[in-house]
Amino acid sequence: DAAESAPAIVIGSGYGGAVAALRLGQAGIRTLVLEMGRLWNTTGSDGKIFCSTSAPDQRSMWFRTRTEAPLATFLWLDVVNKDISPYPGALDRVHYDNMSVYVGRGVGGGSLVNGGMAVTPLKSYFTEQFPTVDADEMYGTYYPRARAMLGVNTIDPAWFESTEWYRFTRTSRKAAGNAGLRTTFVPNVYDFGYMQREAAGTATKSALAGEVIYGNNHGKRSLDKTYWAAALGTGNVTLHTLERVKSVSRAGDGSYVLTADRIDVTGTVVETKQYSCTYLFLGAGSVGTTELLVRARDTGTLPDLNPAVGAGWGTNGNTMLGRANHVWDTVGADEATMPVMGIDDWANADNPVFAEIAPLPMGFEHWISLYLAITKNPERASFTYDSASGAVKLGWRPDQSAVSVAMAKKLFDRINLANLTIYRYDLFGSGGKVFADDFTYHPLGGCVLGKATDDYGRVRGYPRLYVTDGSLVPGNIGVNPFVTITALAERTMARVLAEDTAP
Ligand code: FAE
Repeated sequence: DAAESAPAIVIGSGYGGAVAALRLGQAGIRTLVLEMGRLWNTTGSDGKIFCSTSAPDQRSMWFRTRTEAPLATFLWLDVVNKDISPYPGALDRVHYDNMSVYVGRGVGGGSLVNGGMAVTPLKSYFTEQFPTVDADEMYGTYYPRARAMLGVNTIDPAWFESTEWYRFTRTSRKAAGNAGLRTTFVPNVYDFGYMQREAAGTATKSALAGEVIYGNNHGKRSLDKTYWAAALGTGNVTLHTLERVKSVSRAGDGSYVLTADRIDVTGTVVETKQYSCTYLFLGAGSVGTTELLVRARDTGTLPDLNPAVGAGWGTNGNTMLGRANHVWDTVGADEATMPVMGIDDWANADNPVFAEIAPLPMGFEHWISLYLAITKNPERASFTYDSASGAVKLGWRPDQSAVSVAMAKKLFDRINLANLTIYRYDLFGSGGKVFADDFTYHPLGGCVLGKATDDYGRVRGYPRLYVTDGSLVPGNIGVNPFVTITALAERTMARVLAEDTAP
């Protein structure tokens, strides 16, 4: 079959892909977007687009027969996960040796399933991680642009102090305060005005109904409601869903050639398609983009990709843990799913940690304080192509996770000591594990800015090939990453449209 061609193609529809598509469309460049997940715009038999976390069905996870929630157990019992039928659901857990990576699937990528925390990193740490990027320009132009487009807002502090839905956060704040630790409010893309109406009973509950990791039916400004609405509104952007790009190569005339499998909702490949384009933007996320490029280099379809492709990958130092509060320190039966506060000990040079106070909405009082710690773990791993199996592997080792765990433990030992409390041993499997050390929500790196690419995301060795997603971030950014990914993509697009696409 003849290849379908477009001036520009974007692979993936998360943050990096959304920024690329919008700015290309606004510049009048006809753009085709290929996304392996579905467009989440139709309701199931229950009248809802997404399923709930408490009663997950096929919509919850990407082609599974059983859900794989981050909290595997409660009181050591396998009560959290449920049998489901295979379907292109919203959340995926990509398994590598020693590390698995949670990602979103569908138009909007991670924005469909994430906690919405929209955090701008400390400027000093941004500069440490991106020494070749003009930080004044980032903080003066691209971060504000990203926050405005994403619809970032903050919780009303008075409401926060009074609502039952954030008692769990106030209890965690008190425990941190008792250890002399600082807490800070963090912005979010969930509409807090909507959340207050949920609490008042005048709007359909979403964040107050346990919805988050399998999608929010209301309230959250996910990318389909922000960047994608604007991108499609330009009239120049076309989305193809349920199409997974398998390979990338270059034709003799310098155009890029893609092969993609189109699947149906059972996962069956119904068509293998060819595409070609002049400008190719990779927004398949840290693991998606890196896998495509490592495979392209090592199978010889893009042989001139440099050795930095596949390197510099990290987990943003993620580790999750729970503490048991005293019976008088209740967290409440009602917990909002959107985190709004973090324990900020990043300035502690001996042990920099930023820990999000995470919800654990179970509908009853459980006295658990849950946290997602982001530690300044310097460990990095590389992806390699295994020609025997045809798979791309990740070389992350257990001792590299142990570095994150040790840092989180140092902080939370302080909190436990000051409060005379203990950890929970029943949340991460039957083995009594306290720290979840085998998954990350924040995959970062693999095609690091200034190494695999130039300082603007142009892939070295291949003109008109760009990376715009989380693979540019060198393994750690100290806070939740999507605002940084979005801002860097805005910076890349401003430069590329000014310099590379002029007639
Ligand atoms: P991403 O959003 O992953 O988008 C990549 C897209 O490409 C996906 O839609 C894929 O389906 C698609 N794709 C991949 N491979 C292919 C292929 N071969 N062909 C076609 N399509 C493909 O990438 N971050 C925060 O800042 N705040 C939070 O509160 C937060 N909470 C999180 C909670 C959870 C449960 C998870 C999983 C993540 C969370 N994150 C959070 C991380 C955040 O969602 C993530 O950093 C961004 O989504 C990454 O954006 P990218 O554009 O790199």
